[in-house]
Amino acid sequence: QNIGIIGAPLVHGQPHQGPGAAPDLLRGLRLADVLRSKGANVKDYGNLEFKVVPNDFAVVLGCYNARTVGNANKQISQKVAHILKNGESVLVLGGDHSVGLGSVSGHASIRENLALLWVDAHADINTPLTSTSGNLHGMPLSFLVKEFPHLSPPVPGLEWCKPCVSSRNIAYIGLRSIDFREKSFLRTLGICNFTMEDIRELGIDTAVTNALDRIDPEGNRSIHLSFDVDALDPQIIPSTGTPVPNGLDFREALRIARIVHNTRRMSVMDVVELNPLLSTPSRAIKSAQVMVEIISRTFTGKRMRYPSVQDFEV
Ligand code: DIR
Ligand code: MN
Ligand code: MN
Ligand code: MN
Repeated sequence: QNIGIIGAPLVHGQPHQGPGAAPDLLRGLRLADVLRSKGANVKDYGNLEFKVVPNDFAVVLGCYNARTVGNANKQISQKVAHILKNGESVLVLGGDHSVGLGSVSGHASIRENLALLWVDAHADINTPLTSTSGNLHGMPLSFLVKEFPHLSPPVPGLEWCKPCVSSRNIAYIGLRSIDFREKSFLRTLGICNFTMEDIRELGIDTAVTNALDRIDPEGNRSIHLSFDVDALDPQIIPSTGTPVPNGLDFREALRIARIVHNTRRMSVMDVVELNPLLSTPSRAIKSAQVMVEIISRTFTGKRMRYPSVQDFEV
């Protein structure tokens, strides 16, 4: 198994600087060596470098830093496509979740008909017009969904980004903070979603298995796992910008990793919204360590260690 790692330290999709430090923190925890020790062939392509566009307001459209985020994501998209063409799976280390714009676009440019599993506390499907925050990390899916009702004028910097995933091939896991307008998008588009409430009722295995059956009914699609660390409970991952209580526990996250791994069809995984500058340094390291374990199991199917009480003691 060949894995290409890209650092995408993009922070302009939300107000904090911290997510830019996540790729190097994960590297510092020997992420690549952990994957290698499980038999993977790993190439680290380093961090992409993004130019900040000055005076980058799209206030009329209701989003911040549109050109900076747009240009950066064009780079991410090209890099993801390039690595997939090399025959490697891709691990994109964010950065905030606006990197999903480039990551999913790049994946879709190489593999048509991908299936997208969006693991997140949030639905990230606002348009610049419905967003109350103006932060692009809460909007990527509105640009990616093919059937999306065209409500917004073209956003400067994102002209290159064409809707590339059908709403039938998207599922959410872990939702618990959905904006009013987002709810109606999910309903109108009929997007498959398993909220935390659903997961508590059905169990994580049923939720993930049913989600994959829905978005990949023939079992032949290339799978994109976009993993926002805030899907996990803030007790386990306190170092993130928009924590929401009652999230996934560690065991449930590991079940997602297991079930996705067992498809043998995951081509791209994003790990986003880890912010090492929030909470305390030692909690940040623990948060990152949890993600190393989840990443390692998703790609290789092998456990690094058994989950222990330490993982919950924060
Ligand atoms: C909110 C929060 N729905 C927004 N979104 C977040 O700003 O659009 N996404 N935190 O990750
Ligand atoms: Mn997100
Ligand atoms: Mn989120
Ligand atoms: Mn977020």
